[in-house]
Amino acid sequence: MAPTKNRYVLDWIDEQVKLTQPDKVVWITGEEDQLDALRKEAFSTGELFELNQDLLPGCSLHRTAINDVARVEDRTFICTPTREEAGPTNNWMEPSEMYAKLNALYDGAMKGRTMYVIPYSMGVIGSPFAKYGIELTDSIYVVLNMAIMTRVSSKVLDALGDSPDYIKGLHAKADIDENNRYIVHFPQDNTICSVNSGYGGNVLLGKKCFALRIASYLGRNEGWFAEHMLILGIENPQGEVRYLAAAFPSACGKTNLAMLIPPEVYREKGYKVWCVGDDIAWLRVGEDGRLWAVNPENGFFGVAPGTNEKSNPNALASTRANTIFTNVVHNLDDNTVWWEGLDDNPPTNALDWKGNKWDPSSGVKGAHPNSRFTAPAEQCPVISSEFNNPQGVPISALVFGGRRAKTAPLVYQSFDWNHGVFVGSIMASETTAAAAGAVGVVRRDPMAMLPFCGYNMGDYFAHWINMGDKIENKPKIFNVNWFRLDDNGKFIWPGFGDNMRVLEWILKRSFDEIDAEETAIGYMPKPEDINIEGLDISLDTMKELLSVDVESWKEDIENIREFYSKFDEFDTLPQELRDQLDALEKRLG
Ligand code: OXD
Ligand code: MN
Repeated sequence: MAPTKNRYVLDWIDEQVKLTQPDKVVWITGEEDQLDALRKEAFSTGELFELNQDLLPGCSLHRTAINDVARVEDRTFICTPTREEAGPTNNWMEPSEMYAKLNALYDGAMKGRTMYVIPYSMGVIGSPFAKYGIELTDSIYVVLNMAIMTRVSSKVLDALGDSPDYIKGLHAKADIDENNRYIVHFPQDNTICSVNSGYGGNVLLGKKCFALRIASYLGRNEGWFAEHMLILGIENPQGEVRYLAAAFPSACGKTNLAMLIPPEVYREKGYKVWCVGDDIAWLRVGEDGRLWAVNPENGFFGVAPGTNEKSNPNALASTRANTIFTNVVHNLDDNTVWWEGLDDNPPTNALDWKGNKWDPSSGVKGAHPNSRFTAPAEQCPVISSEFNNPQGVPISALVFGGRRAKTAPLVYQSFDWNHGVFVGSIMASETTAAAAGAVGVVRRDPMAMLPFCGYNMGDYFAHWINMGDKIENKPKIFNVNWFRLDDNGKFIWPGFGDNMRVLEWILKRSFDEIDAEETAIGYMPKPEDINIEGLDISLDTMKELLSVDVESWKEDIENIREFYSKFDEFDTLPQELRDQLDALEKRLG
């Protein structure tokens, strides 16, 4: 029997059952015995492999189809009544046309399968920040991943009561046909549809689809932000914790930064770093006029390759139990997992991510570069004590960053809120330099939200500007770049735990505890104000890291103008940003 009397829920599910025609419908309660029975069923069908329960208790391995290993941006749509609402940076289709296309694909798609009904909460159930969703899926893998990544519980239905205020999600694996794969959002209908995929980013509908695309749309209407940001707290030796939120495009080390281990000189003095979230932040204005953030997720869906004892021991520790690994190497000797960059001991008796016999001399990568771990956040050794605080944490600084070989210095601070929004809007990352040493191609990714903004991105910028008037005690806004290269193509800044040294300056600036130098692009640290104690780096190198390369900034201005011109079509780019760009050009001389 359905564990709710909510007509909005029951009628919607009835419709989807008629459409997809599953053999049966199972309501997921979130309780361990039900999840365990589903795990066993998945082991028996080969959907999951049970790993060595002594070494990796509660862990399993899954392989996706070979054609289904990543998010598909070209097949991701925002379906609003007009194309203008979706804007120039999203794929768009008229809603009735898209529903017709999807209904044909969903028609009978669950025949012979079970439909699982997953009630879940983004945020702590019952908290003023929380939003609820129901995902219908025919995949046990999705059920088990959702149970890690979100708060799955029948209590969600109790908290929802008879309200229509929930996000509908329908996922059907269908035939995993890449030519008919669609990830579609109907913001006006609170609806997400996913078909013909089984890859996490496309099918765990609470994550990018709900917590970013739909939530960014809700946030604009309701006066808050849904951002692609990590949240971390830095505790000083006096026990005071200051929080910041930071946005980076993929492949810039967000999960590593979110769980960083401070350098020894800081640890000795008693500094600690606490992780609140590694991917998504929902931010609201509190009664005290500050910006407060929660991580709406309940787990980490992290990239496995490159994760190791040095780069991110906390992420690794989080994955030692109750974790689902996807598309990594299966070590047949001890029934564990491996990926490139884990250690120097690749297994010699193993299967690669495709399930083929593999050993290190195969000449191909064993794990897919986008192979993943799904791990419960509470297993992270440095999870913040505020992780489950329904009010979230107060944010003192917002940080934007990208991968730039030359243009961006190690860190700079915006002059004010609107300038900070401008700094976020011109965020960019370069493809890594080729062997020949050529500088990579610049891809602009404002606020790291280009693939995740659920409405017209020009209106999104305007929302950021307007929010400035509503936040009385605004966080200061910064830009960082850990990836500056020297003339030999080597990283100048050591990165990882040493990024703490830059975060310390950022937080001091946020509390007006240190002064700075005014430059054409913003406020910058005096080279001696970044603590380099215990680091093999000279003051001259710091000067280089903190220099403004005027010529490359001037070149960048052209690239920014070109990017901004995308918004001419519907004329949604705020004049404030055009003014900021003109002012920057003037200051550069
Ligand atoms: C991403 C992710 O693609 O977090 O940004 O998976
Ligand atoms: Mn992400």
